[in-house]
Amino acid sequence: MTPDSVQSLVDQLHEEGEMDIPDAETPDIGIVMGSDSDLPTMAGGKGKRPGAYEALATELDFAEQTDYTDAPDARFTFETFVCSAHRTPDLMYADAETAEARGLDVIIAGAGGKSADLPNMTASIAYPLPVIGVPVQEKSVDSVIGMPQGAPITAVDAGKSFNAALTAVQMLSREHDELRDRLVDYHQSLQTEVGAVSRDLHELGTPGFKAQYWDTDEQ
Ligand code: RP5
Repeated sequence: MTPDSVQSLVDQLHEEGEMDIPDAETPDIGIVMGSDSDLPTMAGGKGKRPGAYEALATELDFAEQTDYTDAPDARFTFETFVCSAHRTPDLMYADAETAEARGLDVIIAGAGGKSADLPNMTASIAYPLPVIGVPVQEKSVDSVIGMPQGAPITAVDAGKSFNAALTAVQMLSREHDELRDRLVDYHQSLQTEVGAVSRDLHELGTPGFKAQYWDTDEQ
C-alpha cells in the first residue's frame, strides 16, 4: 500500500497536470533525484562542486518554483523532487507521466548506486520530453547511459549536474532568445576569468601567483 506521504504527492502531481496554467507560469525544468543524499551532487554544496542549482539560480537567473499554483516573479523556473525508482516507483511514474502536462520542457534526473534507474525510467515514461541523466557516482554511469535503441536519454559525466543544467537551458534557449543571451554571457564570464588568471600568473610569476591565489598551507 502506498503511504500517505507518497500518495499525496502522486495526487498533487496529477491534479497539477489537469490544471490550465499558462506555460510562462509553470516550471520549465524539473529536477528529480533518487534520494536527498544526492542533493549535494545535484544542487551543489557540502563540499561538492557547484551543481544544477547553482547553474540555474546563480548563473542563469532561474528561480526555484516551490508552489505550482504560485509562480515566482522570474520568467524561467525549475522545480525539485526526490523520487526513488525502487522505493517509490509510484511517485517516479507520476512525476514523469505528468511532466509534460504540468508544463515542464525538460527533466534533469540524477541517481547514484550501481542500479541508478531513476534517470532511464524517467526518460522512458516522460518520452517525448527530453531527460538529461546525471550519474551521481562513477559506478552509476553505465546504468544511466545504458538505454536500448529507441529509448533515448542524454547524460552528463558522473556528478556533473551543473552541465546538465546548462544542457537543459541550451534546449530551452532554442525557443527563448533571452536564455541564449544568458548562456552566452555565462560563457563570456568564464573566458574573462581565464584571461584574468592567465595575466596574473604571467605577471606575478609562479611564486607570486601562489602567494596571492593559494592558501598559505597549500604552498
Ligand atoms: C542512493 O539511493 C542513490 O544515490 C540513489 O539515487 C538512491 C535511490 O536509489 P533507489 O531508492 O531508487 O534504489 O544510494
